[in-house]
Amino acid sequence: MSTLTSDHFATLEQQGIELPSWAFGNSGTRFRVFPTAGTPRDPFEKIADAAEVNRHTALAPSVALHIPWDKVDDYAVLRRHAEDLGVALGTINSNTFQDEDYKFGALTHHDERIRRKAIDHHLECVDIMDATGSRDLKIWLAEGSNYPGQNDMRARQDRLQDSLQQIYARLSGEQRLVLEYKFFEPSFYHTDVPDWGTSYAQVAALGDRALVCLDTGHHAPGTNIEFIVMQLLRLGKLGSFDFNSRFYADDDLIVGAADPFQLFRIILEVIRGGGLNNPEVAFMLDQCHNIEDKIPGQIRSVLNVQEMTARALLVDRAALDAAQSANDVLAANAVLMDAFYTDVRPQLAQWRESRGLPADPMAAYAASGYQDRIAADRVGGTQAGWGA
Ligand code: PSV
Ligand code: MN
Repeated sequence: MSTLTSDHFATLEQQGIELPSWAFGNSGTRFRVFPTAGTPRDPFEKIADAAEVNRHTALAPSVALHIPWDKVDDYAVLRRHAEDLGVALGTINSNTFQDEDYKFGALTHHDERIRRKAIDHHLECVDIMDATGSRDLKIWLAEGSNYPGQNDMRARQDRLQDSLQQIYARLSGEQRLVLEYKFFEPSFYHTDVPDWGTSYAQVAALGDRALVCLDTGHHAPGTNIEFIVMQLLRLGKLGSFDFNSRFYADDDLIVGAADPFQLFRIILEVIRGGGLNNPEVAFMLDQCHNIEDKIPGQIRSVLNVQEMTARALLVDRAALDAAQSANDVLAANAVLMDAFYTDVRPQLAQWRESRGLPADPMAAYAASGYQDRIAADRVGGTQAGWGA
C-alpha cells in the first residue's frame, strides 16, 4: 500500500482550481431550470459563494467570470470584493451564443457587421481583463451548421483566423487567449472548432500566447482524452482545462463523478508532461449543478481533483519505467492500478487538519450554517442563471 510523502503533500499544497461563477447560478436542461433558495443574484454573491468553497478546502483561489452574465459597473470594486474574501478574479469567458445576431455565427460570420460585433465583444472582454487583472481570455464558439451545404466551411475557417488575429493583437503583457473546442452542439453537422487539432491550428497561427482549452466533456464517447493532454503538453499548447464529467454529451456534471479512472489518467499525463502546478496550465471547472446543491457540488469537485492528483502522484515511476522497458505489459498496468486503487482519503483528511482545514470539508460546510444564511438573506431580486 503506497503512502503519500511530505513531497507529495508539498505538491498538493500548491494546487489551485479555478471555479466558474456560473456554477453558483441556477441551471438546468432545456426541460426545466430548478431554482434553489439562496442562489446568488449578482456576481458579488457568486464570488462570496466561491470564496466559501476556498475557505473549506484551500483549493479554489480564483473565480472565472462569464461576460455578459457577470457584467458590473465597476470591475475594480468587484476585484476588491473578491480579494477581501481571499480569492482572485480569473479567466474571462466571452459569450457569443445568446445574442440574436449570432444565430448563424459570430467570429466566422459572413456578414461583416455581425463579425465586427463579435470581435468587439472580445475586445471588451480584454478591457475587462485589464480591470480585473485576469490573465486569460477563454473563447468557446457555438458556431457551425446543421445541414450539408448550409455553409462554406473553408471560408469560415479563414474568417475565424482573421477574427482571432484581431483579438490576439489587443492582448498585452502576460495576457493569453485560450480557444476551447467541442465536437458538437449547438450545431450538429459541422462545428467550426470541433476538436483539439482545429483549435491547435488556429492558435498556432496566432502566436505563443494563444493556447488550447480542453474541456473534458467535449469529446465523443470513448475518446482517449489523456492522449490529447499528452500531445498538447508535448506541443506546449495546453493552456487550460475545463473539468467536468459526461455520460452522454456535454453533461457538465461533477468532475470525477462519471469516471474517476479517466480523471486519474488525465492527471497522470499532466504530471508526466510537467503541467501540474504549472501556471501555464490552468485547472478550471466548467460545471452546472442542476439538481444538487451548488456550493457542496463545487466542494466535492475540487476534492475529487485533489484526490485523483494524490493517487496519480503515487504512481511508482521507476517501477513503471522498468516494466515498460521490459515490455512487461501486466506489470506496467499493475503499477498504475496499484496507485489508482489506493484510498488516499484518510491521509488527505489528516493532512488537511494539520493545516487548520476541516478534515471533511463537505461536513464542515454542511455544519457551517452558510446555506441557511444565504437562503434567509437572499430574498427578492432575480436569481442568477444562464443569461443573467
Ligand atoms: C460550452 O459548452 C462551454 O463548455 C464553454 O466553456 C462555455 O463558456 C460554457 O460551457 C458555458 O457553460
Ligand atoms: Mn467549457
